Amino acid sequence: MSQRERPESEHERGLVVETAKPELERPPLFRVLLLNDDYTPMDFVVEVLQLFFGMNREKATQVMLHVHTRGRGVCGVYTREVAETKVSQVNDFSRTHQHPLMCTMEKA
Ligand code: TYC
Repeated sequence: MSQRERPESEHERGLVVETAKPELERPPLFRVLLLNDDYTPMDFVVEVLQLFFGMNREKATQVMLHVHTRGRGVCGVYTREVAETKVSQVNDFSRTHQHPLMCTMEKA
């Protein structure tokens, strides 16, 4: 087949733009944090850590005391949607019980 007759390839016609990248990247992770305050009872913080972060009483007490002495502490690391849900659930629960406990998140 001569150069004149050869059918143009898809690439030459501009149809093949880019091969799709396999979706293998790990999603960004976020740390969920508790902040210290002067009013929330220690027992309430321990209960929150057990209820929302699946900690046993010993681990929850350790984390609560860390927050109490250092000002803030990590409750867990999650994808964005899970972290946002934990933050909302904890803050709603604290408000419902009229405690000023604050839960927040930051990029890991
Ligand atoms: N500082 C509180 C107290 O003395 C206890 C506390 C611990 C509050 C951790 C919040 O995230 C917190 N009662």
